[in-house]
Amino acid sequence: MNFQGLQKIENADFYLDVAIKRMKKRIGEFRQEGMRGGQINKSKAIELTKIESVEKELRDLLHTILISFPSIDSLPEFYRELMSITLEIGLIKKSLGSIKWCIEKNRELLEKYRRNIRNSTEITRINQYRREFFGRLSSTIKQIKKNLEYLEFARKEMKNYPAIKTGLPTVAIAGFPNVGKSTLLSRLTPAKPKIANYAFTTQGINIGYAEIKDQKIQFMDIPGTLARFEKQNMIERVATLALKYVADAVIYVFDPTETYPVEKQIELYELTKKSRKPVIIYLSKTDVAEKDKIEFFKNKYKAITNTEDLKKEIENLEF
Ligand SMILES: Nc1nc2c(ncn2[C@@H]2O[C@H](COP(=O)(O)OP(=O)(O)OP(=O)(O)O)[C@@H](O)[C@H]2O)c(=O)[nH]1
Ligand SMILES: [Mg+2]
Repeated sequence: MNFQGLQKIENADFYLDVAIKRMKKRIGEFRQEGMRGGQINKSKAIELTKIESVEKELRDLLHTILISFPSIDSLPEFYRELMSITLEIGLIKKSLGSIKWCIEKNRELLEKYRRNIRNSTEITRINQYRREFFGRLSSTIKQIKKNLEYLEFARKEMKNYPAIKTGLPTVAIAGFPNVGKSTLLSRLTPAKPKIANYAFTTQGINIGYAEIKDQKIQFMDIPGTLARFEKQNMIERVATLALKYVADAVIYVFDPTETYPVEKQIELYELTKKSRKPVIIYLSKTDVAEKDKIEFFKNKYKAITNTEDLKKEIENLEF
């Protein structure tokens, strides 16, 4: 799923301007085509074309928003949940509903003013109806100004969502902050995530792909989480969602140099195991860690210390 390509949602004035410009172009062509009939009939024909054309152009523009915006109810669960923690789904639905309302309202207005113009017997009245129609049309679109703004806000937020391929065998790389998850991703796949010596370097989800025994595997380097599920920050909540909804298996990274205390790391490991997904344990920083720490994890947790063995473990997973 990729939200990068979502089309920008413009403001109410923009759509109105575009619709009017397109209408003027249409009217130019219309006049050139030549018209028959008396003055009043010519005037009716022109003003009817104007109001019909603005309504149609505006409807097309608004309709494009409706069809290009992702349908929330048919999104994969991960994205739906992600949306519910980063945005107000109710407000998105209401805003999309308001666009439908605007389209309907403009159609009703068009019908009404069409009748008025057709039944007019004076040119001044015809012009007056056209002006009135434009006034009311711009008022309906202005009424949904805030809704368009919210949809654009949502689009920008969604653009930052990770582009995860749901349906591909996926292994999440989890653990405390700063333990070396992103470093591991960069060793397993060609991905080049940001790596730095501080907690919460990874703020989103880094994705990498590797072919392991003829199978394409998606690796998800998720932000570091602390063993505290009740008061997680947004970054941790996103990581938890990815683990829950997308991962088929987990590589849990222990850091024997104890950037965070071993007991805390074990606590999070125990919580991770509760997901009932296969968990492979990887020990990072063995080049600098104390020997007895490394032995502890190797003996007690059968920790793997190199990527080749890790890949073999992944080969044996059943997706
Ligand atoms: N010596 C050594 N340093 C490592 C190793 N793996 C990671 N590091 C260092 O540990 C620090 C954190 O590494 P990251 O890969 O950014 O850790 P992370 O788990 O992704 O951290 P967050 O994104 O903050 O959760 C960096 O300074 C890395 O260079 C390793 O195997 N050996
Ligand atoms: Mg990281």
